[in-house]
Amino acid sequence: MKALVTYRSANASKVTTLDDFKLYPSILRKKIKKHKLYAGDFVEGEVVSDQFVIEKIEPRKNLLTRPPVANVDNVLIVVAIKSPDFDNYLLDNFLAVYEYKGLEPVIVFNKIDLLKDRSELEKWMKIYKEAGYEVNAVSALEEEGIETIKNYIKGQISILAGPSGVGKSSILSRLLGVEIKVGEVSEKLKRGRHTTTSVTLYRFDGDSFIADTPGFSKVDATYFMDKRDVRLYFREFNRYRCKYPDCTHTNEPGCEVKEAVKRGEIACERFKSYLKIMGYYWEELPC
Ligand SMILES: Nc1nc2c(ncn2[C@@H]2O[C@H](COP(=O)(O)OP(=O)(O)OP(=O)(O)O)[C@@H](O)[C@H]2O)c(=O)[nH]1
Ligand SMILES: [Mg+2]
Ligand SMILES: [Zn+2]
Repeated sequence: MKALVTYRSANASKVTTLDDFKLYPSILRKKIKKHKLYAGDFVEGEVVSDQFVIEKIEPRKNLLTRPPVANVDNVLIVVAIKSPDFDNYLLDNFLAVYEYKGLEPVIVFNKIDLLKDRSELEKWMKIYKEAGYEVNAVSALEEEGIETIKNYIKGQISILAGPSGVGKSSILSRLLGVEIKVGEVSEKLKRGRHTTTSVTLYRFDGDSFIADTPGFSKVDATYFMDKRDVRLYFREFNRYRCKYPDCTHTNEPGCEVKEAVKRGEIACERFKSYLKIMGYYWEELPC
C-alpha cells in the first residue's frame, strides 16, 4: 500500500494512505529502522493492527530544511504588503534560495485589506510579474483571493514560506477551511535551537498537501550558495548575454544586464537587491 508521511516529529510519525486517505500512526519495519524518515516521504507498507508498517521509502526528489519536508513540488512565498512593512530585499533572497533548490516559487502578497491605496502593491506586483513570477494578492483576514491561490499550487506537496508575521498560518487556515492555531509552529521553534520541531502536511482539495513553516526574519542567499552563482537565481538576468559568460554584473565591461537596468527592462529594485547581496556599489544605479 502506498502512503505519504504527513506527520513527523522527533519520535513519532503518521502516514496518510494515498488510495483512501486514511491517517495511521506509522513505524519503520525493523530492517529499515536506521533509515531517515521525513514528512513528505512517499512510502510503501501495510496496516498491521491500526498501525502502518513502513517497508520502503521512495527516493526523494528533494529535501528542504527548517522544517524538513521532502518531495516539495511547490512553494508559496508569502509576504505582507504592510504590517510588517514589505521588505523586497528579504523577498529577493527567499526567491533566490528556492530557485537554487530547483523549485518554482509563487509570490503571495497578503494583508491587502490594510491598504487604502493600491499603487504601492501594484508597483511591486508588476515588478515581480515582469521578472517572471506568478504573483497573487490576498487577504487572509477578509478571505479575498484565497480560492485563486489554489490554482497556482501545482503538484502534490506544497509549503508556505516567508518572513515572520506575514500571515502564512492564517492563509493555511483559510485554504483548509479550519483554524490552525496561529503561531503554533513558531512557538515551538522559539523554545531553542536544538528543539526538533514537528511537521504536519495538511490535505486539501483531494490529493494536495500543504505544510506551514515558521517565518524567518532574515534569509541570506549566500548562506546557501556560492556568491558567484547568485546571478543565476535572479531569473530575469538570464534573458541577457553579457560579453563574458560568467559575468557577475558588477564591474565587468560589456554587461548587458546593467544595460537592461539602465533601459528599465530589469527593475532597478531587483538589481539593487542583487548588488546588495554581492556587496557591490554601482554609482549609476537609477534608483
Ligand atoms: N489585517 C490582516 N491581518 C492579518 C492577515 N493575515 C494575518 N493577519 C494577522 O497577522 C498576524 C500574523 O499572522 P500569522 O498567520 O500568525 O503569520 P505567520 O506568517 O504564520 O507568522 P509566523 O508563524 O510567526 O512566521 C496575526 O495577528 C494575524 O491575525 C490579513 O490578511 N490581514
Ligand atoms: Mg505561522
Ligand atoms: Zn553582466
